[in-house]
Amino acid sequence: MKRFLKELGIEDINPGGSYGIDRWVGSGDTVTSINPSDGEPIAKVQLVTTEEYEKIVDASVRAFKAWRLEPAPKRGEIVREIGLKLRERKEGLGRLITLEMGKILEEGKGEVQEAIDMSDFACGLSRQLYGLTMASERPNHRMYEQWHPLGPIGIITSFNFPMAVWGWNALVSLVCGDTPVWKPSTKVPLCAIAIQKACNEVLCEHGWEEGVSCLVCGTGREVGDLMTKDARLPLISATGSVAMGRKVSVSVAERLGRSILELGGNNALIVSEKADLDVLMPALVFGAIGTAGQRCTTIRRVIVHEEIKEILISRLIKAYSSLRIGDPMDKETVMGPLVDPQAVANMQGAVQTALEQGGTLLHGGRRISGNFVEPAIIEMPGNVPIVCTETFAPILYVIPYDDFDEALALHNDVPQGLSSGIFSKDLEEVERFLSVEGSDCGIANVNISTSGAEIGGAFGGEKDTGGGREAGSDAWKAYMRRQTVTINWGRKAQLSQGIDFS
Ligand code: UN1
Repeated sequence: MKRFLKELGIEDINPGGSYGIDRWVGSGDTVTSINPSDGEPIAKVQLVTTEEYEKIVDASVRAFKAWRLEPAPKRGEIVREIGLKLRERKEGLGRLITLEMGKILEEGKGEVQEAIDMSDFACGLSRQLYGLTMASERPNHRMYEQWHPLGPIGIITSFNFPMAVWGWNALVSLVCGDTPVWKPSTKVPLCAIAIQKACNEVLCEHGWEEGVSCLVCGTGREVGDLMTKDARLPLISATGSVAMGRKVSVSVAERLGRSILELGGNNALIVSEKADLDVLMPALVFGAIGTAGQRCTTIRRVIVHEEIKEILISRLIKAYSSLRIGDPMDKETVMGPLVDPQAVANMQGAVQTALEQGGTLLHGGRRISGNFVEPAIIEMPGNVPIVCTETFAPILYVIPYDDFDEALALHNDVPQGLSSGIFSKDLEEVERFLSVEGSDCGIANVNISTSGAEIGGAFGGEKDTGGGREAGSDAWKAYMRRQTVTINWGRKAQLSQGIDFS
C-alpha cells in the first residue's frame, strides 16, 4: 500500500458505508478498485447491504433534525474547515484521483481545487441564502419569501469527477442545512472514502458525530435504486449517462420527489473563418483530449467553416501527433488511459461506426495497449447517428459548414444540450450564437473551450442533459424549500384579489 494512500486513511480492505467518524459499515459484496493505467488492484471496498443503507439513511434523517437548526453561517464555518482539510491533503487527493481514475496529475489536483473552491463559495453563501421581499396588494401587509433546509438528500456521482461533483452538491447542501447521502461510482470508491474521512474528522471536531455527511458505496442497481425510491430523500442529484438519468428521473418523479440531473453532453465548438487560430488551438486540444475525452464537457464536435477547414485539420493533426500519452502520474504526460476496458471497447466501436456512417479517419483511433488509446479525429458529413451519441472517449468529429445558419443548425441538432462554444472575432456571429436562436445549451462560451467551467456559474444543461443546475450562481435554491410568507400586521381582515366577504 502506497504511503500517500495510508495518509488519506485508505486500507487494503475498506468498508464502503459511513455515517460518522467511527461509524463505518460494509458487509455486502466486495469491489476491487483498479488502477486504469496498469490494471493492477489498488484496494478493496465492501459495499453496503440494504440493512446498512437503511441504518445510514436513518442516521441522516436524525442528524437533519439538528443540523437544520444550526445557523447557516455556523454550518458555513464547518464547510470552510472541510475546505482547509482538502487544501492540506490536496497533493494526496489529487494523486488518488489520478491513481484510481486515470486523469493526469495536473487535472487530478485541479479537481481537488474545484472542490476547495466550492467550499469557499459555499461558506460565503452560508451568509446569504437570500429571499426576496414583494410588495403586498393589501395595506398593512408584508410579503416575503424565505428558504428552509430541504432534508437528507441523495447525491449520485459518476467516475470521471470523483471529488469535484461531490463538492458542487454536498458542500452547497451542507450550508443549506441538508444532510447529504453520497453514492459514488463503484469505479472510484477510494476517492469517496478519502473525502468522507476528511468530512468525518471536521464534523467530529465540531461535535457532529453522526449522520451529517454520509457515504453509501453500492451499485446503481442496488443502492442507487434504493435511493431514488426513498421518500426520506426529497432530492436526488444525479450525474451520469442519459440512460441512468432517465431511470432516476422516472423513479424519483413517481414518488413526487425532486431531482437535479446532470447527464451527457455532446458539446460543439463553432469555428468561424474569423477565428483566431492561435487562441483556438490550445483550447481545442485541451477540450478534446483533456481527461482523455471523459468529461461531460469534452469538445466532441468542431463545426468549422470550409474556408479554414484544411488549415485547422493540419494544425490539429500536428498537435495530436506530438501528444505525450502514458503514465498519468508523469509530469510530461498530457493524456492518461481510459477508465476501463469497456471504455476502450466503446471507443473502438464508435470509431468503427463513424467510418461506416460516412466518416473519414484523419488521425488516431487505435488502441495502444491496456486502456491507453490514440485520440481520434474523424471528419463527418453532418450529424449522422453516431455524432448524435455521446461516446465517453477522445473522439473529435470535424464537421464543415458554409454559412452561419447551417453552423447553428448543426450545433443545436443533437439530443444533448450541455456546453457549447464559438471561436470568432465577428461581433455579429458571437451575439447570434448567444441570442435566443443561438446555442441551446446550458453553457455558452466565446473564444474558450466547452470544458473547464468555473464553479461560480451554475453548471448543467438542457434537453437530454437533464435540465439540472449545480455549483455556483443560485443553484443552491434547488437544495432548499422556498416558503412564501404573508403577514397581516394591521387591525383589519382583508382578502386578496379585492374579494369582499363581509
Ligand atoms: C463533468 O464532466 O461531469 O467544466 C464535470 C468542466 C469541469 C467539470 C466537468 N469543471 O469541465
